[in-house]
Amino acid sequence: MNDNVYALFEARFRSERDATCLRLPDRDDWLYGDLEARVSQAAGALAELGVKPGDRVVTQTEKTPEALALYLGCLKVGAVYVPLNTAYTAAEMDYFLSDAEPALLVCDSSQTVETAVPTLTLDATGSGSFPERVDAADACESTVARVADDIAAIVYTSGTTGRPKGAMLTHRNLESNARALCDAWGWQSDDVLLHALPIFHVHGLFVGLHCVFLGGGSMVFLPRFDADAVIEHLPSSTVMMGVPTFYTRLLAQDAFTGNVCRAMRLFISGSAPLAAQTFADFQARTGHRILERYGMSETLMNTSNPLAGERIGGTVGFALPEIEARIADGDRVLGEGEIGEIEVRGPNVFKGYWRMPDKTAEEFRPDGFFRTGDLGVMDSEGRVSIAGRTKDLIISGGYNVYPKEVETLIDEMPEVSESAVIGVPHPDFGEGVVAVVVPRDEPVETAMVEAALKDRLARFKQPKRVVCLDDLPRNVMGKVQKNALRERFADLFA
Ligand code: MCA
Ligand code: AMP
Repeated sequence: MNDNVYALFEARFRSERDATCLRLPDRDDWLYGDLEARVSQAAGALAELGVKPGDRVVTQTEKTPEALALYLGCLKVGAVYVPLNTAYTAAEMDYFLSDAEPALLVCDSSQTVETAVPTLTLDATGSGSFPERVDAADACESTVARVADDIAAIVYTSGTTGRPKGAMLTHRNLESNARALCDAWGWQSDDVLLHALPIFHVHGLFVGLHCVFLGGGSMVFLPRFDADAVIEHLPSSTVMMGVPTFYTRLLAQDAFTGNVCRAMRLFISGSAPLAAQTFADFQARTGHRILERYGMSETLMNTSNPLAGERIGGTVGFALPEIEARIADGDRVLGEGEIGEIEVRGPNVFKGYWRMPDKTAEEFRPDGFFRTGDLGVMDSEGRVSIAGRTKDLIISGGYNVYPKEVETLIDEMPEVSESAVIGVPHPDFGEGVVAVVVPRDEPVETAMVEAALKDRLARFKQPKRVVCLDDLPRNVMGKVQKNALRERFADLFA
């Protein structure tokens, strides 16, 4: 018995060799047989490069079918896949490489990080030194045996201390969540997933891909979200997954009509709160009630609105099968209607943070429940609504930005005495990053902060606006009152 999650996918790929898997806008489609062959070649190349079971493989690549084969090839040889956002700068990459200690880095040829890690390239065109190795490699036919608790992937999520933590996800985590989602969303063997999410985060990587790999059907594999391209491919798709920004951007297009969605059976939203207005506008325009679900890198998906029952805007639905969710305040489990921290337990919950046993221990209760850092409330039927966060986190267009990481760099600017980074309502990204700075002398302009952060921080984390104050508001304990700042600057992007 092999618990390697790829063994499960491979069995399907082999039984449907001649069926279309990837529908590619600018290239020939890939059948399941093509994908399976390419994965076996990629696995062969990885083995020839000396990658062994348990070794980490860090990737920072654009979204291509070759990148997909690389992901699955890592699983096949029992390696630990570590995907990184393409927006990360060389300075950020330095940290991930020293923390993950990978056996191999595969990145875009434009990446300038200097590292002793063996490095191969894979570009947006699908070419590079890694695909060359794949072409030349002998296919590896066998899938390395893994037990369910072995690590399949490490997904980095930042922390309130500003130091990113690697969430270790096991083969059990991936398989159980894929099964739960296929079941919850009634995955059909003729479904066509419109895939426009990036594949370096849980949403596009595990939630999107695994539903197709396990449940069947095919996907329109778009390199990124582009409203026009999505509208073009919607009439031949049946399911779409997106962050709320996808839905607000679609609604901003006149060409996005109910007729365009005629073949669609399901729109799913997650990664950030879906505004009640977006839910209502979407229904009015298309007749579809977006199905909102809730997850985390550490837990994959926890809850989902029902496929068949009522989908209520502003709620994230019920705990998925085999997953327990509760609302707690410290050691006290709260009753219906009371707001507290959402805690979850189940086969979806990660193994811990890579090489951070103390941090891991802090986030788990003695009875095994994981503390999400999200605030929520549960009704009498078990339906969960998110009510805020205990963690200082901004979610911008579905990407997480940890204020501490940004503040630390801004505070190093000679012109700045201190800073507070906050998220305020943004019409496109949900929340927009704002830096409130106390200048030492002359006013600090947005462009100055941009210049200071340019090479050090991914673009999406950089403040879209900088405002200056003489002092930061503080409570009696001396803690900066971010709520007061969020209220004061709530209309900055209105
Ligand atoms: C791009 N920019 C952003 C963002 N994306 N700024 C803030 N927040 C962002 N999310 C920057 C660009 O660098 C650019 O900078 C400027 O904003 C405008 O870029 P634009 O062309 O409008 O952006 P885009 O390339 O169209 O990207 C927007 C996007 C993208 C399509 C919403 O961010 C995206 O695909 N987001 C999905 C994120 C995701 O997959 N999250 C899942 C995490 P400038 O022009 O100034 O240089 S997994 C998760 O959260 C859990 C597990 C869960 O529950 O799913
Ligand atoms: P990540 O660290 O990228 O895995 O982001 C996980 C966080 O995204 C969660 O802890 C939540 O704060 C947020 N999140 C995910 N889905 C939802 C949702 N449907 N509504 C509100 N917040 C969400």
